[in-house]
Amino acid sequence: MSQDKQVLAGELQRHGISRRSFLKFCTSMASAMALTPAAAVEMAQKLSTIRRQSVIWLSFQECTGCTESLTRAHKPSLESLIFDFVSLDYHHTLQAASGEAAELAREQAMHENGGQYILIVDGSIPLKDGGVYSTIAGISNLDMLKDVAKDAAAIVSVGTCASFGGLPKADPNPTGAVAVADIIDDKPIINIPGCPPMPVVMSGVLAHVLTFGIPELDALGRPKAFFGDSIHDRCYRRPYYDRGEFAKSFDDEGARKGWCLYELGCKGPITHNACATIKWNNGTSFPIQSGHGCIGCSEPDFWDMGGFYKPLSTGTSNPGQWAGYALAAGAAAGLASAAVNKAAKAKADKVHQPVTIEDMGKK
Ligand code: FSX
Repeated sequence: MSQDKQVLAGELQRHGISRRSFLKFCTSMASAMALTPAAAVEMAQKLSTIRRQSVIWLSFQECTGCTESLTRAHKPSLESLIFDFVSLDYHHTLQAASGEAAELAREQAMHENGGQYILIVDGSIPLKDGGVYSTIAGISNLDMLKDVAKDAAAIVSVGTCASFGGLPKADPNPTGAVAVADIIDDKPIINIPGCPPMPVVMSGVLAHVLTFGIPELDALGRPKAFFGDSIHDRCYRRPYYDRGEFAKSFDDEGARKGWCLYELGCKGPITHNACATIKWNNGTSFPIQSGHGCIGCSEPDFWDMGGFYKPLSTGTSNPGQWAGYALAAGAAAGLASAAVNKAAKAKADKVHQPVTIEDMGKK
């Protein structure tokens, strides 16, 4: 996968994508990110004229769900096309090259695009015992991350593992797994958590980075456009919650009527992501719509925050009280989460400064 300097307009033609379809893609991306219609046109103009961006994708301790999400969720679609618009110079799972040739491709991309390539990381980084628990070509994940991050313009941490440590970091964290932002503190880092993350969010964020630079981020480094609201804020079952109508089991009358899943352990009130609005599988559904509560997979430490089927708060069966208590619990959990991540936030505040695409090209 050598660096291709073609502009994206040529790639569009090569893929048989009409200008109309491309504009539709840009409009949906802009809409998902709450950008103005004018921004959609600007995005289309910029994307069609910029040269292909070199991207190096490193996969560390993970289950490959993030790549699966990106490549398998939809048939070849406009969402996935954004990855045809970049020069994906290194990606273990997707590249044809293997062994020494693969490592050579990575080194060549780093050499040719120093200071300009985007580094995408999925998976956490094991630090215990000298990082022996995950290596690539004999190089520890830690060493490879530091080496590739050094000359990256920006880093995108894809998935909860890279963003917050994820499953590998779950108690007792046998490998000493940490997130990318726990190691790299001198580059802009965008976190796109989710186990796995949403494909539209990944492509939308990449489109934003290519056209307008780093999007606005929250305190945990997540793009506000996709992670600004909780699942609860946008859930279509919210009216049942407000009326105190809760399913008590997965097969009771309330469940059949589509009532709120809060008492069955739904973590929607403390989880920030776009599942309730963008949905999965080409907008078909999302877990709550399919009858299962949200498990909170885009929040830090979600594996350790309590059982997936344990309600956020317990102690009363009064639906009215539940409603008020739930909001308090949501706020308290949010604060606890913020406290746990105070150090990460301090680092995030330092790292996540607004950066433009021009800035990104500067060393
Ligand atoms: Fe983690 Fe991704 Fe979950 Fe899996 O690469 S966010 S375990 S979906 O694969 O990192």
